[in-house]
Amino acid sequence: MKINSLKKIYLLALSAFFFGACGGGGNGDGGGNPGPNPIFQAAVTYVTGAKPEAVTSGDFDGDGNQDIAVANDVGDSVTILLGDGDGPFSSSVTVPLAIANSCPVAIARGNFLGDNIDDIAVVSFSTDKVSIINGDGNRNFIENNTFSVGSAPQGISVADFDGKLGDDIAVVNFGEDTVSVLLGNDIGTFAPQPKIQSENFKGPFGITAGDFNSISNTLVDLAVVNQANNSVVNLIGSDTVRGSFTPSSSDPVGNSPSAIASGDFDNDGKLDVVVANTQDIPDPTVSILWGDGNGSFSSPTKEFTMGKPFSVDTGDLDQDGNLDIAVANQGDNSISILMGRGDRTFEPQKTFPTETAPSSVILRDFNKDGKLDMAVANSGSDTVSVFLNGL
Ligand SMILES: [Ca+2]
Ligand SMILES: [Ca+2]
Ligand SMILES: [Ca+2]
Ligand SMILES: [Ca+2]
Repeated sequence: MKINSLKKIYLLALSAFFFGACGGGGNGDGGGNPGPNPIFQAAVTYVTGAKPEAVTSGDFDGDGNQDIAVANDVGDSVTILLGDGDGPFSSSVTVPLAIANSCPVAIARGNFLGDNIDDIAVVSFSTDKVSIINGDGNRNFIENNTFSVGSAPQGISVADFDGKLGDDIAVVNFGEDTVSVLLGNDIGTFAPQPKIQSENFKGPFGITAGDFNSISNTLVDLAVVNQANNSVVNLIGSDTVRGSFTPSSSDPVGNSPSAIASGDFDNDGKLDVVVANTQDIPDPTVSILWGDGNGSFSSPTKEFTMGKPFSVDTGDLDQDGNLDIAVANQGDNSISILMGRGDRTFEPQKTFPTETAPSSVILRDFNKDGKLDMAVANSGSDTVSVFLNGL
């Protein structure tokens, strides 16, 4: 009897650890994966903090080599892997966050301090904050400042929204169906803007920046995926009040979208988006929505992935001039690569096994050979895997 009740407590504690207060995805469930594929070399895997939920990259120590930063959902920290420029990451630094149980779930690179060293913005789901982490160029990093956003923030996008010095930040607030905008002033502080509201925001989870109405102007716009109403909402950047945005079109995607990335996949000069539909069951997909250059999308198409696609990035992996797509499939421990043909179609997915519950994927050039490589945060294994381009 006693043994049974102890076991129950243990199981409850374990499930609280995995599915507790923090946002983000669940565990992977194993399953078979097709064999290796020559797009990438064999992965090299690095230890992170607990439940690495999101990954980004930048040159955070200013040595000219790309580094990797990971938001650890459990334990209030960011892991920075310092790159050598030829592929390996020989050392790592753990940067603690000041507030306990903050649950950092999203992360982005930006230039917020005007010192030409990349900085890190990290979104904490449980404290409704964005923290800025700065390096001193000597591999010392600190959480410099925190800024309030809305309730239960989930996704972040960093770009120059207002045309002034210093990168700006947009965050989707999952808990209150709003978007927060912080306009940077290049000294590490921000001017918060009125929260953006829309009746079409329902469980906003991911956000990307891009010029979606390029026919009208060259200002940065935003696009938000909403988990609760399966939509993409476009936010058009104002050309009179720089750094403010007005919700415009809303377009349907698949079931429970978690992530969005932008790129011109059909080479028509108009920006498109790709969306990871996390709960398209039994046939998981990404949706690609084709931009019309006026801030709207049309003729969405779908491509198959593996189970529970949760994160997406884009880049030209084979340098054929057509953007390709990488998708982290959290439900079956794999990455899907969709090679673009440039004509609104993609080759059937090629898949790569990962460790447990890949929650975030980025395509960047880590070894300075001009070819995009891939980093994947494995939230169930407490690791990041780096795949160098093998093409
Ligand atoms: Ca570096
Ligand atoms: Ca296009
Ligand atoms: Ca390509
Ligand atoms: Ca490379």
